[in-house]
Amino acid sequence: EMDPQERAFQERIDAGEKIEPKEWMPEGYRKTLVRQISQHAHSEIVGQLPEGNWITRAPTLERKAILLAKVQDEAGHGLYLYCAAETLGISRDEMYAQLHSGKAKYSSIFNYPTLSWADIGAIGWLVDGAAIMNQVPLQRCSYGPYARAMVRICKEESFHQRQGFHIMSVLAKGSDAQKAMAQDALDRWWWPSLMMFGPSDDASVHSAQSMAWNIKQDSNDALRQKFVDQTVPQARFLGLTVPDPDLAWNEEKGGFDFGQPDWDEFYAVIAGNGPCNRERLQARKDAWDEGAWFREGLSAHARKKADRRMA
Ligand code: FAQ
Repeated sequence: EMDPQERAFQERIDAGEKIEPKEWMPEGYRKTLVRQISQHAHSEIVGQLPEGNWITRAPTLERKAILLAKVQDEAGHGLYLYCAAETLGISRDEMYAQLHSGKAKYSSIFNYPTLSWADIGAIGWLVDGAAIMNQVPLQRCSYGPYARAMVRICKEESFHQRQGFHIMSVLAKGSDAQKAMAQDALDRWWWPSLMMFGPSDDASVHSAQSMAWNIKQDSNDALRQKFVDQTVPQARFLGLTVPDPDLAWNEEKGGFDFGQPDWDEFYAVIAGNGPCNRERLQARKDAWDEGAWFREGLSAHARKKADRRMA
């Protein structure tokens, strides 16, 4: 039997009410949100690294300015999301410690290298495209601060998606070498993008409970299907080939049939053994260590101001 407090909570969820920070919530609900929101925040922060790699090498001043702004947007999303997680009673220091120790995950996608300029196009088009597909429903999730943070984040992600698609369309219409570069980026980013939605539904440990709590609204496979249906026509419009021999339109279901990502690769990446995991985590740890003098300076300044107020 469910305890009466939990039953009342579930009834509020089922009625579509938002849950706010100071209200009672089951411990499992709080923990699930801390896990998901902090991992989402870490993804935004670690997600700056693959693209940051190309800021100094963007092909034009305009592209450089746009990329710089996009990467700054991701930092902003991370800060928003850390704030949303903090409303659940975890401190930012604890969240960073969980990232640095490997206890908290971040999206698998950011453990792949950015080898060419076309990768910046592919990330905007596919990675931000997948992020939007996942995040639009999160705007309606049951936890108020997370739902509200998603509104602005989704708007900015749509701009990012378009800038990526624009890079791809310029390359796809360019010289043979440019077109080959765009195709190569699609070949390398397609499967990792499909993995962003998480394991297949039968292997997703958290989905059932998260959906009952209205944290997740759609299953991993349902969102993956929507992403494929939206993206394949865009690839064809670009004149590029999606690297999946099993891809075929299924009239009956009104969507594409498609192959399965390499799930062994996915589990290796989320266990810390992807192509760039060590490099990414080291970059974050170094940033933390090298920022110590600044954090200490800020605290010293705050203490001085507080002392002055007391005097
Ligand atoms: N990577 O039971 P489920 C962005 C883990 S977008 C790593 O299905 P759940 C924007 C999962 O955590 C990317 N780990 O889990 C951007 C769990 O392990 P745990 C960030 C993954 O939570 C663009 C285990 O596998 N977006 O940053 C992944 O119900 C460009 C079992 O999985 C979000 O985080 C994965 N792909 O569903 C930035 C969205 N998939 O925690 C820069 C919010 C699964 O027990 C540049 N998050 N795992 O140790 C979500 O919607 C969900 O958490 C899912 C996973 C759908 C990711």
